[in-house]
Amino acid sequence: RQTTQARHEEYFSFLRSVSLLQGLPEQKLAKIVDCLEVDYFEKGEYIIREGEEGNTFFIISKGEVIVTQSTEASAEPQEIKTLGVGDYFGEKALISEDVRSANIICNKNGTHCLVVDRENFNQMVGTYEELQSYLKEYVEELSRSDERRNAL
Ligand code: WNU
Repeated sequence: RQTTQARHEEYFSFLRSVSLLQGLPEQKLAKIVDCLEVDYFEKGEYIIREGEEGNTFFIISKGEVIVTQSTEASAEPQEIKTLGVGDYFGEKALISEDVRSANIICNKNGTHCLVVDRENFNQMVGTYEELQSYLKEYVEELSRSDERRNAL
């Protein structure tokens, strides 16, 4: 059985390696680790459903997910991309204060996600201007690609 300290060190060094968080001060990163939840998913499980309210941000620490989205053009949601270890999702609903804009479906058994709630996400992003403007721009870019795709 893993101690709290070992768990802390494991997630700390993992988050250190996540490119998005590269510029965060160690102290900040340690705080994020303290308030993380870990969620486990099996292949085919919906982690996020389009149109639902959401208050969490996810970082994949193991496994893989796919992103799908409904469009005007087809009855079935379209597969947009695959995300793996070190990738993250769920920032858009938090930043644009909107419902979830795509589905996130687990694509590998035993996928682990580190989950940050809205309050801690705001803390993480709010105190770090570069991260905030990076994510804001990224989210605007997502909205533009949604439009090009004729997302619903
Ligand atoms: C896309 N359109 C939309 C992805 C993850 C992180 C970043 C891209 Cl910074 P949410 C659904 C989530 C959404 C995004 C993710 O799906 N997503 C996309 C798209 O083309 N969403 N609308 N590509 S992967 C991705 C950039 O995280 O956040 O809270 O839930 O709306």
